[in-house]
Amino acid sequence: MHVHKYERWWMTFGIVMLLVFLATIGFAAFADNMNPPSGLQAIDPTKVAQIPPFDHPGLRRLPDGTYEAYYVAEVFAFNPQTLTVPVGKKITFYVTSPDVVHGFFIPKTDINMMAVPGWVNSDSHVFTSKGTYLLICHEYCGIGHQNMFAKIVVR
Ligand SMILES: [Cu+2]
Repeated sequence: MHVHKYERWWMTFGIVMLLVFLATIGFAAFADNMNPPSGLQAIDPTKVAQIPPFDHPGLRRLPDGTYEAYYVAEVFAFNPQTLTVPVGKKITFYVTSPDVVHGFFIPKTDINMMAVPGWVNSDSHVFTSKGTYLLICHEYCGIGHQNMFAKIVVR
């Protein structure tokens, strides 16, 4: 089979560029120490209601002045339904699910997680302005998905 020399050049160029891009991504990932989401911890999804702190979801104040907010996402609601948090403080959200995969999304913030049975996912945010924020499920989880939301009141 005859391959024209220009075609061979372009194939060589394409393969070389592919290798350059892969090497760049690989180097950047290792240089920046990128890893898969590290907030994940294992939890028995059948015992979420008994395992502290998910047996009493809500807000905890830590000695260093930051806060932890524990959430259970289950069909078709978040627990707690309303959470009041302070403005200007770091809040670390922890979420898990005892049933199916749910979303955990607070529009106008960078909180965007999945609530996965068997895992605790976490992410932090500092609310810089007071107001009421919506917390919504953005992973289709069943027939009542559209009713799955909660409120976060920032004071
Ligand atoms: Cu949902």
